[in-house]
Amino acid sequence: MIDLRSDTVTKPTEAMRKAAYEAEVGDDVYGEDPSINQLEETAAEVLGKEAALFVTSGTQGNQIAILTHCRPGNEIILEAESHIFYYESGAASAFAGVQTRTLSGTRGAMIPSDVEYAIRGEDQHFPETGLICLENTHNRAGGAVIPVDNMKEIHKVAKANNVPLHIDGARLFNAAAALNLPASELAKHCDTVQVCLSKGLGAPVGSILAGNRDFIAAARKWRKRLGGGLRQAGIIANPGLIALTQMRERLAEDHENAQYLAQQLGQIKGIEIVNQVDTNIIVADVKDLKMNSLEFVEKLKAEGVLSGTFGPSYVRFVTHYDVNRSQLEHAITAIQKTADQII
Ligand code: TLP
Repeated sequence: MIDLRSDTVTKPTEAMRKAAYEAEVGDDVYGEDPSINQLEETAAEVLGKEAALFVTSGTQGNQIAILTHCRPGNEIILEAESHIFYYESGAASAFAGVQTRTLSGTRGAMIPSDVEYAIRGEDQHFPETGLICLENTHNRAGGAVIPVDNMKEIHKVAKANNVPLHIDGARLFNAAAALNLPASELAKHCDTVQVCLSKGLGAPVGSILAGNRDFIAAARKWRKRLGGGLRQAGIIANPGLIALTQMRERLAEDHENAQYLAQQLGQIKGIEIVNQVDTNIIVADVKDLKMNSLEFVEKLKAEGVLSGTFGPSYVRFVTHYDVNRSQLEHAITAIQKTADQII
């Protein structure tokens, strides 16, 4: 099977498995796991923040950010197709008790003046705006890179109105690679950021939440409340450290593969690539094949390629570390065959 469903499917490398085996460990709830401590310090440095916290997943990192920044009854502003709104099982309302105010963006980027307008005033009818969330890269916008200027402008609006800004940077390193900038140059336009180690970077488990020291101290408590205080977690942090220090540079390869895949799929009759491929995500419309995305995904699976539905007629393909160019060639042949069967 060639698995193009997501970059979450990557398996730990040999070096990561070795690092897991050899990790120095301790009880992290006591702050005594040296591997966790090293990962958190390194992550803070890479992201240009005072402190960082290892969390079990991207979802947990985002939700801890919301819980730490907000109080029940607050409103959070976020893009209409953002992961926090679309794919986190309603966690923001279930746990933090906040309501969501969604704004439609262009390729995932909200208009700064829309954000400004959405921030609530003093009126007693209104909830308080507790947080603004951005997502970079933006998953449902097809891995779109949110431009630095857009982040800068929204951060300016946030600061002027005393509202914190959080970035869901599950794929922030993909954005940094695409822009050829250090991740800290992107993360400087927010108060807090969540980055995933277990997507394109290939670690088996975990994400990082970063911000200033006070925020991270409060976030640590929320992590504990959620049952996310781990003990000898160095065995998962050590592979994460390899992901963070050795795997960022190769993300450009996934982006080149995505370009290649998009270009080849675009030539297949009945398939239309609908996103501008900035990073490692490709969205294909299969409506001209006269079937829905689920049927297409099932047929393609029978040809040995896994993909994901991304709307009634949209299919998502994601390139990653575990798919090389020759596997991609096989995938393209299988996709061609699937389309040919139908047309
Ligand atoms: N995205 C997954 C699915 O949940 C859709 C994927 O396959 O793309 N933020 C963003 C932008 C994400 O894309 C994801 C995962 C998360 C947060 C959540 O990360 P995890 O899965 O670690 O909770």
